Amino acid sequence: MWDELYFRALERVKGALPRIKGVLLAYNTNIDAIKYLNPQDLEDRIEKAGKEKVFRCSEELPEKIIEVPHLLGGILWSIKRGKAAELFVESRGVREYMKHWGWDELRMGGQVGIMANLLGGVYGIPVIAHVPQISKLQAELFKDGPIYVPKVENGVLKFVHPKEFSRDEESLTHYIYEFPRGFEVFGIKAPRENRFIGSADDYNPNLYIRSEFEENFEKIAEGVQLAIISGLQALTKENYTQPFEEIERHLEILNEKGIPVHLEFAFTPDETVRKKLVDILGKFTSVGLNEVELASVMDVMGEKKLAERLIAHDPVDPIAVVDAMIKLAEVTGIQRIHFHTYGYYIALTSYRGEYVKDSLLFAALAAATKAKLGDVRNLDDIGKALDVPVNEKAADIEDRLKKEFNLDNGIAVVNESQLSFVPTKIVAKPKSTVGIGDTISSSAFVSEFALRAAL
Ligand code: 8BR
Ligand code: 8BR
Ligand code: GLC
Repeated sequence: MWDELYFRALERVKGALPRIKGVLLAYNTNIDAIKYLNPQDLEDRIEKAGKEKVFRCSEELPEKIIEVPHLLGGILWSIKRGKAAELFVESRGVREYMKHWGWDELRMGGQVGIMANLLGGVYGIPVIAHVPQISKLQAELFKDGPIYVPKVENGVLKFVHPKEFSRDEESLTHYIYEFPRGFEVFGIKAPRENRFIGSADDYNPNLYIRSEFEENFEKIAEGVQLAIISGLQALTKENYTQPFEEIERHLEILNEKGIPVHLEFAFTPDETVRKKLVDILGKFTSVGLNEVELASVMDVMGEKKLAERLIAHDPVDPIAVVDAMIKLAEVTGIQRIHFHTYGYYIALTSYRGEYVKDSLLFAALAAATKAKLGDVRNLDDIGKALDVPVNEKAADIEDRLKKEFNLDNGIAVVNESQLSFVPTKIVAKPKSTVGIGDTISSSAFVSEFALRAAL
């Protein structure tokens, strides 16, 4: 059944995408320098930096990276648990160390950058992107297509492709250390593939907002139908106040214009910031998150038991997921929650329609493509993902939802809201893991509105 649904969803979405005439993407864009780790090299580096200190850092993540053992310890922390983590690299010395260690590949990074290339460069949807610093290298990582940044010339606001921005600003580099499932150093084995990120970046982590955006936000918003906000994850209780004021101002403008706004949630270590995010969630139409992020949100909402249930099982218990989504919708009033995990997605929407499910299916094809190739090059690539098998474990998940909520053909009605479920396609040997979540959320959000516009 699902193969057929996948096929039909792809056809429908492809036909509907041209209906979206503009998407605003703010705020985080950077360069990802991807290094595929080598076990011998990593062991040597750990020995050299001091094994004992590195191991201590791998027990508990430091707050930021000030010395090399913090970096290597962070990498080891991720490997041990098979979990993602990201830390700010403060020290110039460690930034130099990472640069000399090198990379295998330079890629577009940051939620905004990744989504801009996907929506603008692949789906052909005009996007306006916030790029905190447009260096030559950063600009070159943008695909050709209707991707724009605002530029003010002689007091006049224009929209140009980043390659035409022509002011060489700083390069904001995030070093991504990727490892496959089973990767082993000193007898420590990665339970699954994942990555550790060290961000050598003084702009994105502080949510630096360009003057072109601050001064012209009204005008910028006039040209779009949808907006996606991201990049709030690295803020801390010390520095969040000012950027939050500006973001709330942007949200008010978008709300006034009736533009649906999606928040791409990312793991936000600071509890004060996470609480604040939950407080303003009602100003968004939609939110996208994974199990760890949903658990972290339940945690600050005082739902400790529910938070634990969300991370206790693999695959994630779908009943706990639905309970948490309902709580979040009740408390914040948000209309759309899109949950994604390894093996399945669930959306809870205050409105009903088959198109919600179709958009999730389309997103799963885009995700499988990104996992397999590391990049989605064109819509034909996405079509090829139809051959990737549907996750076997998802049949049990679907059965549980059938029993609990009378799920039928992937759809159920719970408390007046619609629950849409899809089993996803899982690529056995993914090329890399970074950016798949962004691919899922932006594909689903934009294609859902494209399908709705076609009704
Ligand atoms: P724990 O609550 O078990 O620490 O898990 C936190 C989750 O957030 C993990 O999935 C971890 O990979 C991720 N994470 C990221 Br991304 N950055 C992190 C950070 N700086 N500190 C802790 N966890 C982080
Ligand atoms: P986050 O980074 O936000 O957790 O998103 C990662 C998502 O990518 C997971 O929820 C999962 O759905 C998807 N994913 C991963 Br990880 N590995 C995948 C694979 N090999 N094939 C398809 N999807 C994958
Ligand atoms: C975070 C990282 C960035 C990466 C992105 C992928 O924004 O800072 O380097 O590209 O996540 O989702």
